[in-house]
Amino acid sequence: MKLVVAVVQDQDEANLLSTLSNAGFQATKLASTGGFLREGNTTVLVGVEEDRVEAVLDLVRKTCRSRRQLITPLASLGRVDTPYFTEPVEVPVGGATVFVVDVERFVKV
Ligand code: 2BA
Repeated sequence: MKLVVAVVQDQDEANLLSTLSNAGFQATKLASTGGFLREGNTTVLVGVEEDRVEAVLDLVRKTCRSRRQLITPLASLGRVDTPYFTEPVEVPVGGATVFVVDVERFVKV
């Protein structure tokens, strides 16, 4: 068995969860925060047999869009006393960051 861990944007979460459910996959959503943007995102856990991992990845690809997000970097962090902000820059975010990990044991009690 495998655990698919997908970090997705909040805007894509509802569509992803309903698409997974309609296809017969069970999923758990966790509220998470990106370490770089420090903004909310969603982490979706899907436990599946190995031969169904690609089907899950296909659904993630179909439902999670890449977007560009404006951030204002703190330019002087750690270098001068008074931090200042630079011009906003765009970073690409998503569609999804996915980890597929082995599950040593799966039990429901
Ligand atoms: P964040 O950490 O908030 O990152 C948001 C986006 O900012 C990233 O999009 C990437 O385009 C950019 N970014 C991140 N770190 C950067 C840096 N040091 N310098 C320049 N740009 C940077 P994605 O790559 O699509 O990642 C979306 C979210 O997925 C991340 O949100 C984070 O929550 C998660 N993630 C991505 N890679 C990960 C990893 N290796 N381990 C754990 N979580 C990860």
